[in-house]
Parts: sequence; structure tokens; C-alpha cells
Amino acid sequence: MSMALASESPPSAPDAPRLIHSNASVFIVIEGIEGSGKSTLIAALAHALRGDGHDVLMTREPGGTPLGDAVREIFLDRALPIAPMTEALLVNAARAQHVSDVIRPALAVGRLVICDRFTDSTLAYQGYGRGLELEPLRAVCKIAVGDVEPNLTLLLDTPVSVARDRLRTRGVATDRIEREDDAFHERVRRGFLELAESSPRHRAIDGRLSEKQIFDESLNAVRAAVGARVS
Ligand code: Z5A
Repeated sequence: MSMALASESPPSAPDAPRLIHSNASVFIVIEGIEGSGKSTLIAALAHALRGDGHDVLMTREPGGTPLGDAVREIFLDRALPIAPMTEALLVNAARAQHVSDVIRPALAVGRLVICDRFTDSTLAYQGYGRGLELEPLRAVCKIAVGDVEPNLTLLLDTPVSVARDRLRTRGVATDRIEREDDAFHERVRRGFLELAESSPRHRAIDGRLSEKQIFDESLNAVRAAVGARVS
């Protein structure tokens, strides 16, 4: 994935569409295992939503701020042994900064924020994947985010074998988490699904569908979430 920092909308062109939901303040999160297609979907969604007139901010975790990017380097470093609870605390330290410096201010001025991963990733990877208890993890996440919650979480549910094949084709070097075995990634996938099934603000989408099908389904869900915010 290529985003280094939270990325801003380009300046408006003279014929840019009028902002039709300038105070929508919508927070959309995209979740899924690595290689599930999140970055691909987010780029297409941001383009379409800007076409709808939204002031879109794309961001990601871990990352989104200079501190978040520094934590990301440490977090993904293959040479560094990191204990499960340290992982959870590192990503949540970065998340607290991200919420305070980027997400909350963007929502406060009515922007539409799309974030690649958020608290579900901690529950799925450090909880279901690493085996940490979920309730303490939820408490740590809550400290990091306060009252900031996604209006909609889209889960790209993609089989581990499919995601792995895609990453092989993409040819990017494996990081500290990606190199975990298939059983780990299966637990993470199951975790994401359980979290999605237990909440009305989640929508699971079959990650094996074509990019176009996933995009269409996701855009409809985002537009419905925006509609619910502004009506
Ligand atoms: N992590 C954690 O443990 N705890 C936390 O709290 C948080 C994170 C926040 C960050 O990895 C790692 O941090 C992550 C979890 C952990 N580790 N893992 N595993 P990252 O940010 O480096 O990467 P990622 O977010 O996991 O995913 P990614 O590599 O960026 O993949 P993606 O965005 O999901 O997929 P993509 O790049 O859009 O697509 C992959 C390829 O598939 C690409 O060639 C596409 O062209 C292709 N593609 C996409 N969609 C399709 C469809 N529909 N059909 C066919 N091919 C497709």
C-alpha cells in the first residue's frame, strides 16, 4: 500500500461538483486480512465520493501521522521480536495520535474520512490472531479513540489462500505480520467475521468478487451511511 500520510483532496477544479454533503462528518473504515483488496477499494471509493461532492480524507493504520508512520516501521520490522500486548499498545499509541491529529479534526469540519484499518484490526490480529483477551483490548482501544466510532465498517472477507496468491502476484516483501502461518491468518479472518456479525454498523462483502462488484456494493453501502447521517 502506498499512502504515507493522511492524503488530502486535490484543490477543486473550476468545474468540480458542488459539495452536496459538506457537513456530513462520516467515518468509514475498511477492514480485512492483508491482500483482501482494501487499498484497491479505498482508491476507487475516494474517487467516486469526490465525484459526489464529498471532501474525502483517506488515511490508514498503523500510520496517518508522522508518529504513526514511525510506529508502523517498528511494528512491521521483521527483525524485531514484539510481544502481543506490546503490539496492541504500539498500534493504540499510534491510533490515539491519529484520532487526535487527523480523524477527529477532519470529522469536526464535516469531511468524509475513509480509514484503512481501525480498532477491529487490533481485536482481529492481537485478539483472535495472537490470543489476547478481547475485553482488555477493547478497553485499550476505547482509551485511544474516545468517542470516535465508525459510521460504517466494510469488511472485505477474502479467503487466506486467495489473499496470499494476490500478494505473491503483487511481489511485495513480506512483513512481520504477513509472514505468520496460514492458521494465524485464518484466526484473524474468523475474528473479523465474528466482529462483523455482531454489529449492525458492519457490512461484510465477499472479497472474491470482482473489483467492480466489490466497488458497487461498497459505494451503495457508503452512500446509505451518508444518507443516514444527513437525513
Ligand atoms: N495490524 C495489526 O496487527 N493490528 C492493528 O491494530 C492494525 C494493523 C491497525 C498492516 O499491514 C499490518 O498491521 C497488517 C495488520 C497489522 N498486517 N497484516 N497481515 P499493511 O498496511 O502493510 O497492509 P494491509 O493493510 O494488511 O494490506 P495490503 O497489503 O495493503 O493489502 P490490501 O490493501 O488489502 O489489498 P490491495 O493492495 O488492494 O490488493 C492486493 C492485490 O490484489 C493487488 O495486486 C490488487 O490489484 C489485487 N486485487 C484487489 N482486489 C481484487 C479483486 N477483487 N480481485 C482480484 N484481485 C484484486
